[in-house]
Amino acid sequence: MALNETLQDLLERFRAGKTTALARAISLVEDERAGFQDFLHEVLKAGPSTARVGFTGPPGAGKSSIVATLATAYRGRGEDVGIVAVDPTSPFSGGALLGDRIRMNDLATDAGIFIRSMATRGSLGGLATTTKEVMDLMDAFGFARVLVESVGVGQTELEITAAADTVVVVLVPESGDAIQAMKAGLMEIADVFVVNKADRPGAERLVREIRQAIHLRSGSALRDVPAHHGVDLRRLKRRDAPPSAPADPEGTRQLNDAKAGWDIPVLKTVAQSGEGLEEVLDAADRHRAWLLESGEMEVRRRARARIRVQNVVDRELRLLARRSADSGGRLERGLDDIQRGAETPYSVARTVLEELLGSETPR
Ligand SMILES: Nc1nc2c(ncn2[C@@H]2O[C@H](COP(=O)(O)OP(=O)(O)OP(=O)(O)O)[C@@H](O)[C@H]2O)c(=O)[nH]1
Ligand SMILES: [Mg+2]
Repeated sequence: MALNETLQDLLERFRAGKTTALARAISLVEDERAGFQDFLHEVLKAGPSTARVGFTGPPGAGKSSIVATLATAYRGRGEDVGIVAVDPTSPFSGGALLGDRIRMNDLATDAGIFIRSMATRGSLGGLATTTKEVMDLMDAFGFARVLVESVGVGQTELEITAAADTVVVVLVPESGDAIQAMKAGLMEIADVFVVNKADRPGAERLVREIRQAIHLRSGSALRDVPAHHGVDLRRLKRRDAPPSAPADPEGTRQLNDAKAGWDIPVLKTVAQSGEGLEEVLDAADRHRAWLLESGEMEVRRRARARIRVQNVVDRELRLLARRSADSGGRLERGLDDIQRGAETPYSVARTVLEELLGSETPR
């Protein structure tokens, strides 16, 4: 996987820690320009080393406020921080700086903080494959911390587990009760729960409900309940658990199978005043230490690598198929035939596949 001269030059400046080279590398990856995978291959050889913390939750929950405050705290410890904000309406995306959100922009003037905002692919708020690759770039660049903020809309929240080692789920009293959080699959992905806007009514109740839900899920609420009439409540609960969980097309769920040994903290914060954020910082540190000690970090990185390989293979196959369909006007001729009523989208697709795969074409 040899790099051309331009990319080799970029690689050298990237390795020398030039922020302009990081910015250029990110554009290279985002735009999927020629050679971007070879470039990623070169920079990722060293393996992951940074602490990746993801923040997800409903729109307006205070994710950016929390990220901004934490980033400042990390800088106070002398650590460099990379931030990826995934949301077109994020305050990190230059255009949308309004009112008190401008505060976030102050961060951008600190040389030890690198902020990149990315649009979501599609409207669902999920992370594009390139988002994870941009995080990899920040990791390779040598930031001590990489924070990712992603607005959570239902199942796409699961994707953040494929991008971060530690997932902080931010909820607010207005975002509903713990049952809703369970239904949305948040119990599966949260390593730390934060109930922000604790200056508003209902925060204490939400904290209590989430704690109960966590205990119920881990079985500890039932641990002391003896089997009754031959019915083991623990087994009942386990059998009941899966149907309430959402489907997991990307296979991210497997990242979270082995959470035993980690007690999910439920913390209360007021992001505006900074109240409770010290505890969030501490919880993220403790979770990272637990990941490393328990071996769970290796499990997560392996699962993440698996997803990444699948993503890249999928992406390449898709490109190959597009090119094959377009080659020699094949697709346009097929469309003409469909319009004449001589072919259907299925028969044209089959021909395209046969040209691409030959005898391997699935029936
Ligand atoms: N009352 C109160 N308001 C808060 C608190 N934290 C944040 N806010 C306000 O809530 C609004 C949204 O905060 P953000 O930090 O932008 O929230 P976000 O989750 O990043 O929002 P999106 O990225 O748009 O989904 C802002 O007006 C904040 O000032 C808090 O603890 N209490
Ligand atoms: Mg935000």
